[in-house]
Amino acid sequence: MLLVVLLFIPAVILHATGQTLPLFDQLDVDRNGLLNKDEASKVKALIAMFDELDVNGDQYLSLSEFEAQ
Ligand SMILES: [Ca+2]
Repeated sequence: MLLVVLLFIPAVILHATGQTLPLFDQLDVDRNGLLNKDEASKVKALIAMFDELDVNGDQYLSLSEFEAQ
């Protein structure tokens, strides 16, 4: 179920924005290579899983944490 939701998200964003950037890069507004909760909150399914994905508990999602789902 989780995988299905995450696979669905990029398609939705691509459709909405017409952009082809990977989801992580689209959300990483300040381009620091990390997603904070404000950036992640643009995707409801992502913010809902934020604490679960934030394995090291630093309140940021790295690309590796993001892709580890
Ligand atoms: Ca983290």
